[in-house]
Amino acid sequence: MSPKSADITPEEVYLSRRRFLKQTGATAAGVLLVAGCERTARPSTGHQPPPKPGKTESNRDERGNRLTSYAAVTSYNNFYEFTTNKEGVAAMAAGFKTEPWAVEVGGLVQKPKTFDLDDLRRKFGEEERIYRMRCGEGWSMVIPWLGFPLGSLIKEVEPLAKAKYVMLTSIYDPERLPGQKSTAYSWPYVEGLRLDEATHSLTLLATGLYGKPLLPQSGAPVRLVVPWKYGYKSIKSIVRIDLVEEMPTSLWMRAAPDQYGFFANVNPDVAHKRWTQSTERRITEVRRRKTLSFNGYDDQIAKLYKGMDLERFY
Ligand SMILES: Nc1nc2c(c(=O)[nH]1)N[C@H]1C(S)=C(S)[C@@H](COP(=O)(O)O)O[C@H]1N2
Ligand SMILES: [Mo]
Repeated sequence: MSPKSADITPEEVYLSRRRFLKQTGATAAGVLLVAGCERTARPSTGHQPPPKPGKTESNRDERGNRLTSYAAVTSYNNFYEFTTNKEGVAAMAAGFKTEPWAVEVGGLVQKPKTFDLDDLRRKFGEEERIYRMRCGEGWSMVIPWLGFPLGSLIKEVEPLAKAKYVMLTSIYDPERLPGQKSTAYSWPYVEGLRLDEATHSLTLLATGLYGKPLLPQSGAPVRLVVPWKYGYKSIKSIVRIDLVEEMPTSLWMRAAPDQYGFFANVNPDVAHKRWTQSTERRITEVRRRKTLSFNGYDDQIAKLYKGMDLERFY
């Protein structure tokens, strides 16, 4: 008996596609899926039952961690523009209109440019990256993103030599984002990276997850993902990207500079003011697990911070 399509979860659809890619010799992490082509080239998997999550080796990250379910990834979110209630974000964000959307890229660049979503997908494509995500509050997930390196977009606009940092800004629209009526935070949400962090190949602009376009609660239509930093650096629903000379002040640095630094690299040895960062709770799991230095990406990342005092430059 084959399952009704309505019973197939997004992760089952996703996993059967991954298995197909594997059988055809493409490694899922390395395959470049250009949107548009992807839609028509998607293989039919109707002739075989989808693999059960946990039964294939492909639903794991490179350290063997299982993917967090699609349901969990899209129903437990931090997105303060809607609400500070993590379980309430999805309902509040349902129906948030992300079309049309424009991302203006400018500041200290040779060629400022405004991209719509089609421009981004057409120009930079969509590749899959399975990343661990570690929120500064002590919970974590493993998420298969679709997106492209932020570095590709930065290259396209040709930064001037003076540019040292990248500043990213989320949408500001209090009529549609009720959380922005709260004066507790200085809206819009702003984040920043040093230019070498921003152009590191791990740094992603994500447009989808589990093979589907982002839902509003995940930061549709385009959000940042910096897997070796605490989750708050991974700014959602981006409308502006500026190359700048000075270190940007993020919303979290403004709110509590003693608790939220510019770098925010995952570091089990530096406690938050109010809780330890040495362990974390993987969402849908019961027992806490050890938090890894740079969230387990130290082999690729540690060299960016050579000589820096990681406790002082939090
Ligand atoms: N614009 C915006 N971006 C944001 C946030 C936010 O409140 N607003 N929360 C951040 C925090 S604290 C985390 S942990 C991640 C959560 O991403 P997720 O809900 O997709 O897991 O988004 C980050 N990006
Ligand atoms: Mo977070």
